[in-house]
Amino acid sequence: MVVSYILLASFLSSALSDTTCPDAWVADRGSCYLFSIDQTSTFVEAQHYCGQHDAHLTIIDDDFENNFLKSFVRKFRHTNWWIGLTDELVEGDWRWYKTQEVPVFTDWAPNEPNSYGGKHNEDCGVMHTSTDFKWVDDLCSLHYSPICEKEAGSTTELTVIG
Ligand SMILES: [Ca+2]
Ligand SMILES: [Ca+2]
Ligand SMILES: [Ca+2]
Repeated sequence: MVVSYILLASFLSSALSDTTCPDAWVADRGSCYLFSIDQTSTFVEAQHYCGQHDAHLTIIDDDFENNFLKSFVRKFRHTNWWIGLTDELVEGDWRWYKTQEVPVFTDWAPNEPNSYGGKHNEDCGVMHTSTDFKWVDDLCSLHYSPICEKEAGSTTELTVIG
């Protein structure tokens, strides 16, 4: 009786949650995020890495999502993180690569994006330690960690007990 109550309770809690994420992913407001601190790579490799996990580099829609991500990555003070934003196709025209949409919300650090004063071709968006994780543009060939994102709940499996 006790056991079946526990099973029922755990079934209900997972069924009622709108954020079901795989192990090691972090849930927030309908999305699952993977912060792969040991997986430093170029922007393109980071895109592939997230793709292999049925995900994409994160698309940051609003202040809530941005603050959630920032508060998480602040735990890792020495790591810079790729987000899914690039102006690689048209200089100065920043787009989320997954949707090709112009960002509605941005959190650029002061004087960013700047392509390093025009001296370098900085085409990829980063949450950078030096700006307390406000966004900067940086060289896509640098090696940073990816923040992957996908919709929550797409991997939900219901197990019938009994
Ligand atoms: Ca998002
Ligand atoms: Ca650029
Ligand atoms: Ca820059």
